[in-house]
Amino acid sequence: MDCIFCKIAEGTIPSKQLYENEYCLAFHDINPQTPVHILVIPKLHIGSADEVTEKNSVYLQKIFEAIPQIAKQAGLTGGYRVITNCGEDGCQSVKHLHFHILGGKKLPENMG
Ligand code: DGP
Repeated sequence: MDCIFCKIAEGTIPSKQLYENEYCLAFHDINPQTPVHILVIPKLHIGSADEVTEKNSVYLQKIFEAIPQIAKQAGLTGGYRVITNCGEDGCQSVKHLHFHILGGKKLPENMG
């Protein structure tokens, strides 16, 4: 499958990796929107939040268990925002589920 994030998970496309376990990988976004902008992806190809099922939801569990560790490693002591864009209206550009961890400054209240 021609998926950039699957290739990053396999290591065939390089990334600035911060964290990895059996289920997920975290790396710095190539086009940061905030001083700290990390992406967390499942190692399994899940297209978006809209494709989460009982069968694959363990990946979500593992991602959310990892997020506090990732945030700590990235020095996000003041807090952060976790976002996933889904589908056309959500402006999802990479069709492999990913969570943006945004922080490193006070973020705007407005979410769109
Ligand atoms: P979204 O719009 O939610 O689908 O966000 C996709 C993000 O992925 C966007 O912030 C840029 C980032 N991105 C796309 N390609 C690459 C890549 O090859 N490497 C890294 N590190 N980030 C990427």
